[in-house]
Amino acid sequence: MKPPDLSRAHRVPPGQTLTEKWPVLTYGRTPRFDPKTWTFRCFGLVEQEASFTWEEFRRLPRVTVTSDIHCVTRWSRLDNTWEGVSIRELLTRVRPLPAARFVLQHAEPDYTTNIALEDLVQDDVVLALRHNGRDLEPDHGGPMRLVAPKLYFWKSAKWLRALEFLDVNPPGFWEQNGYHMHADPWTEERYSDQETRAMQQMRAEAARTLRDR
Ligand SMILES: Nc1nc2c(c(=O)[nH]1)N[C@H]1C(S)=C(S)[C@@H](COP(=O)(O)O)O[C@H]1N2
Ligand SMILES: [Mo]
Repeated sequence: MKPPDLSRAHRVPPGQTLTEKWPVLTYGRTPRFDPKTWTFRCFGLVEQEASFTWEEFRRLPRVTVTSDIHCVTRWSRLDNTWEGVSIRELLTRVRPLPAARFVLQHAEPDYTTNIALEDLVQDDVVLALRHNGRDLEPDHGGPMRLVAPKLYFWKSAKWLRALEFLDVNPPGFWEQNGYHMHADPWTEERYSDQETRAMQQMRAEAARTLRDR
């Protein structure tokens, strides 16, 4: 991982304001965690699908990563220390197939968000269980959330329960509601004209037809 850039000016993307508080942004209610029924699954275009119980997941090796939060609603919170399972640790177990280029995060309650595989495999992406030395609070995604700090924070699903590896890029919950498919805060990819799943499939099919002729 690159050493953090300590000059604040270079850490706050355009249009963002710093906050020391940590706002809760949830569409809907905070789900209840039941360690007896909780599972975390990886499925789709992988060599080895996987499902972890809570006991199994909490025994995985952990890393600690410090990163900044940038929310599309224009607040940023610097220097968050996350402890959890590195995405790389998980991917060495499931091994995405070459065709896998996108990942749909499936979370409670009925939340999804899409991310390119190359944005997911960054060094600072973690399946976080703890924040600043404490178990993640339920409102902030406890027991486990994704943290992908290079993208706006809606791309980091709280209460994550599955990762689906795909060759198409289906828009998740906010993406279907007008948010950007990629969400880079440095170029202010906040909102977008949507390209729907149906449109992408049509485009892929058209490309295939042309290629096979
Ligand atoms: N499951 C789930 N994950 C979610 C959300 C949500 O509503 N449900 N909100 C997203 C949005 S819009 C943001 S900005 C961050 C907020 O995380 P926080 O409440 O810990 O600040 O979580 C993201 N992940
Ligand atoms: Mo958000």
